[in-house]
Amino acid sequence: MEEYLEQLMEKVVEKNPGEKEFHQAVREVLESIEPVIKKNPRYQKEKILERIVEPERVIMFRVTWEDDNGEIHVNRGYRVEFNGAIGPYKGGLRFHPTVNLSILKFLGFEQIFKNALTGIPMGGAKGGSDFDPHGKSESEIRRFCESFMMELFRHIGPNTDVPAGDIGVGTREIGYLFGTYRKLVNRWEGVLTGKGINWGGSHIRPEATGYGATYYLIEMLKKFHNKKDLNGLKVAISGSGNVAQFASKKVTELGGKVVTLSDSKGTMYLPDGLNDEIWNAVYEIKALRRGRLKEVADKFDLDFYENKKAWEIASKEGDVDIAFPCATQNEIELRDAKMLLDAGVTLVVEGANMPTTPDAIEHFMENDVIIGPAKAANAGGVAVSGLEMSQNAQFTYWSPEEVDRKLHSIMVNIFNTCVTYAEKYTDDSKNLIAGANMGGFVKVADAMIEQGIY
Ligand code: NDP
Ligand code: 2IT
Repeated sequence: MEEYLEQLMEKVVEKNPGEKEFHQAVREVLESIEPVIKKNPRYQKEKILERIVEPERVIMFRVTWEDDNGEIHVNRGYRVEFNGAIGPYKGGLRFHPTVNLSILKFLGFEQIFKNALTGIPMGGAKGGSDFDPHGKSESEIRRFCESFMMELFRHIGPNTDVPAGDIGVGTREIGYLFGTYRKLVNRWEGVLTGKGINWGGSHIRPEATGYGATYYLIEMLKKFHNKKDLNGLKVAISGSGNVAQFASKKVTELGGKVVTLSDSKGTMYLPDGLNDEIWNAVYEIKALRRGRLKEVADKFDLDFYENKKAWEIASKEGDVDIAFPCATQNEIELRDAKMLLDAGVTLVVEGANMPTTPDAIEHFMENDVIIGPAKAANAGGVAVSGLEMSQNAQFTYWSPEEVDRKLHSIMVNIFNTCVTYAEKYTDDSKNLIAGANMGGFVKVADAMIEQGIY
């Protein structure tokens, strides 16, 4: 068995040379699911793993746009439609200079299992561009979005593929993308999620990833620490974008003390935690003005550490109970894990996708730190995207309370699925990573078998 999985991994590396983030994401899933592969020989016989690691379709295209000075720029656009067995392809768009095929294949691959865990019928996909939104004018952002959609529109549709936001893509970009799509096809339809609340967006979608991950964290505390809130706990959060904003808000609401926020320029330390005034300034500067977190630190006379990660600052400044990465992939490396462990961390909840490197995960697990894995913990965002699709399909809308209630119950279900699989197939009920991977995999694998060979 192990040999079969190892050989498969070798083939994935050989067939996708240099795509190290994609290899990392596949390796984690293959290492986790051995018990269910052993138990169900049909998965091997029907070549489900060989199929599932191969995207159903990869679209790559040129995006040409003109800046405010009349200069022409060329970027690369992508959409990786990874697996559509259980529903329309679904997943975000990322605009960031580091975007390449490896990054989008890792994100699209993980999205398959995450979406399956939500219980809503959605396949896995991811897309985006190496376009850098930092420092661009409003008109430049709009022209880029228009040009991007001029190609993407022919590949997507409300029952085919439904993109959303991710790093560098929020309500503003979804607006320009949606406007262009509607102009091109002459139909108003729920082809994108994360839309504005006045034009078909869902209540609680902006909040959903951060809130959902915090609900998942509460389930971890209840099950493993016999605690039902965050009272008295110090939480180190990285990032200050969409996920970090609403994770920090919910953590504070539930009694936790948020000790750090960060952006790509450095970390802000919050000795007294977050309050409404500071949160509003973070939202104003990061979400509305797209400025730097340092402006918030300066405004409130807080320390800002240039080019330092949240983990180092939180660990140096005192004890930390929970690490809550909400920025980007591989942001907790082995040295960070060691610092966090020394500072007293016992739980990690992954708001970002694949934020913890494999050696950091190993170090945490060897030292009994429990990890709430991204594809379970941050599934609240895509879950509410699924609810947005339902509302659009029915031409209706649900109240904030109703969406929040549904989000909460989805997150509790996801946590329970992780625990059930971990308990049934491993000797460690705290191995939520294995639980999430198995829980998501079985659902998609069974659907693929039932649908025949394609
Ligand atoms: P945003 O663009 O809103 O915010 C990203 C934040 O992370 C910013 O503070 C940004 O800093 C920082 N950041 C991004 N890339 C880097 C980098 N390479 N190094 C250091 N800092 C970086 O994105 P989101 O909040 O939407 O996404 C954050 C994470 O959550 C990503 O991993 C995303 O895939 C994941 N996620 C998002 C979901 C959603 O619904 N939005 C759903 C599930 C997961 P700066 O402002 O300086 O650029
Ligand atoms: O990584 C993710 O789950 C997202 N960026 C959200 C995807 C979505 O379709 O809402």
